[in-house]
Amino acid sequence: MSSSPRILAVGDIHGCATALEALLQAVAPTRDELIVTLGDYVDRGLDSAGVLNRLVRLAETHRLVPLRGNHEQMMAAARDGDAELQLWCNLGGEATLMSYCPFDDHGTLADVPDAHWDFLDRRLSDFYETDTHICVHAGVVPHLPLDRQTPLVLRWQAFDDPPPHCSGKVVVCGHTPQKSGLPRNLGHAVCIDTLAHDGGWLTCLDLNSGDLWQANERGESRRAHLDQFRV
Ligand SMILES: [Mn+2]
Repeated sequence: MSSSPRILAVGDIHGCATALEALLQAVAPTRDELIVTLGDYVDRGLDSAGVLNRLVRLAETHRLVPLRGNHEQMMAAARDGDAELQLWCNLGGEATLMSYCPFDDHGTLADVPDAHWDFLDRRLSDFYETDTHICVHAGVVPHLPLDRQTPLVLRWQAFDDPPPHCSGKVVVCGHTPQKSGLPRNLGHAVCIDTLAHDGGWLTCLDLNSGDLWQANERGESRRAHLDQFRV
């Protein structure tokens, strides 16, 4: 067993506050371990407000590197105008606004607390890199170094069994839901969006050991290893 602190990547949460809590219980990160959440905290699932609350709190107690997903991008942009608000609502934002209103009301942007806007505006990164791994929300252009990637690719590109990245590092991403509920592991690239909000699982991967945990909205959790999913 490695003695270095774990680096823990977490896939798309999409409002699944129960699954997130169960996952944190199962993984039990210590204060010196790094948690890299891959983005898409909000939309679609039932409790986006609860997820952002938990992440804001987690950033106070742990080393958290939260990446920006396309859904955080759309939520932040929803303040820019009616068209942006409508686009976000159509792609899952409606559920997010409702999560701020316990009394069955539709909710408005004004219901979102400043701490959550602050988290979206100031805390999110586009990627995280180690000596061996690249973490992004959606994908990378294979032949371009990380600092030359565009936001569109980093946040929106579908995981369609991409070729290896030119750095030789393993790319770890979310964004493209795996309907099987299992990670898709090509060896040089791994997608850990395992559809938590739609009856699947929320996945956490320890980058260095390949240990993997999953939790769901029923509060269940289970454990596996990345090698089991190699295609
Ligand atoms: Mn997503």
